[in-house]
Amino acid sequence: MIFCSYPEEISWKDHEYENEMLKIICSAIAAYALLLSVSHAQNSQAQKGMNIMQQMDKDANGSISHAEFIDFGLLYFNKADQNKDQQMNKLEYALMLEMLGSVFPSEVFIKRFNILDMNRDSVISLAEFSEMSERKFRKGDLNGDGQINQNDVQ
Ligand SMILES: [Ca+2]
Ligand SMILES: [Ca+2]
Ligand SMILES: [Ca+2]
Repeated sequence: MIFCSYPEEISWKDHEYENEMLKIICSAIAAYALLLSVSHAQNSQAQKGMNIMQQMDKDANGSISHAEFIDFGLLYFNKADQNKDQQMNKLEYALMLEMLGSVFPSEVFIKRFNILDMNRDSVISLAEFSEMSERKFRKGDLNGDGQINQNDVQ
């Protein structure tokens, strides 16, 4: 599974940045495959991934399109953006992670926030968030066909 492992040359920072979402997506793909063949999830991590996968896959065709992936991110951005200023402060970002079932130790949380907050103004703008979503999609869509699915797991 190329997509689910890291090349040696990847830096620790990149590794840490992508780690949690990749883990979720990888376990989601694995769980989804399992769901289709065996029809039950093995553990809570897989279950969590599968829930997210099913939420993303709006048309339930077993494949996450670019639009489905981006919409999913925006949905959670908007849910977390309590005061509707199109930005996420630390509290709102923490809320988003919590909704996604991802809770981190505070030093990891701050690091992740700072990576997303590229211009260092202490909020994650919609533009900063969208750029990250695009990068994550490109990274997940290994074969570049505009869909994240089994074909991207080898
Ligand atoms: Ca789909
Ligand atoms: Ca910012
Ligand atoms: Ca693909």
